[in-house]
Amino acid sequence: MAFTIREGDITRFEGDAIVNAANTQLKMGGGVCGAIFRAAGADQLRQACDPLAPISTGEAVITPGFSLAAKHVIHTAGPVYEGGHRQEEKLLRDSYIHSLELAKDKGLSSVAFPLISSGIYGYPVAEALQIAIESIETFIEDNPMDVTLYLFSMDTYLKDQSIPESLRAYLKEKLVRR
Ligand code: AR6
Repeated sequence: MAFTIREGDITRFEGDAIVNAANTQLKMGGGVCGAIFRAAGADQLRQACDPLAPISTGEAVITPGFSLAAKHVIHTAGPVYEGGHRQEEKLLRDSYIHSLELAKDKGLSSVAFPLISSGIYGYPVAEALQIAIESIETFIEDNPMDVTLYLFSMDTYLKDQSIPESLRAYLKEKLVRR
């Protein structure tokens, strides 16, 4: 049971569940959400999501994965970043923890996350990374599970001077190359 980082497209993950960086209406959006809907089969996933919507920010719900390699999709709505004074940090932690609790409740043992809120929702990448890593590592200490964090722009992050050197070293250490 371990925490690893991979580079690239989360829709290729073969395991129990991938997490969707969703919106509270569970509608097909852009970014990783659009990619997940397309790979799962947009109509099927839409039909599964509609009865579960709306959700609160930080909440998580689960649907089948349909045509994805992953068996399930856990949908969580991360916070829109509005400067950091609107409980964004707590809400982002909630997204990770509630997704992992749901996976545990369903008996799942391998889960992959994208870097929630760090794209269209504007969360600063260094902080989003720190929160993702802390939330996942703390959870799996008590609840053994294989968790993978998919970083779409790993190479960009490794060169990004706004990300502390120690954090970049940690990303390299945890990276599993295919
Ligand atoms: N695999 C892995 N990571 C990806 C992929 C992919 N295929 N595509 C993008 N990313 P975002 P958010 C990365 O914008 O900020 C949608 O419209 C991306 O580089 O997908 O939580 C939803 O419906 C970034 O690092 O999600 C919501 O309305 C990270 O995934 C809203 O966007 C998250 O970026 C959610 O915004």
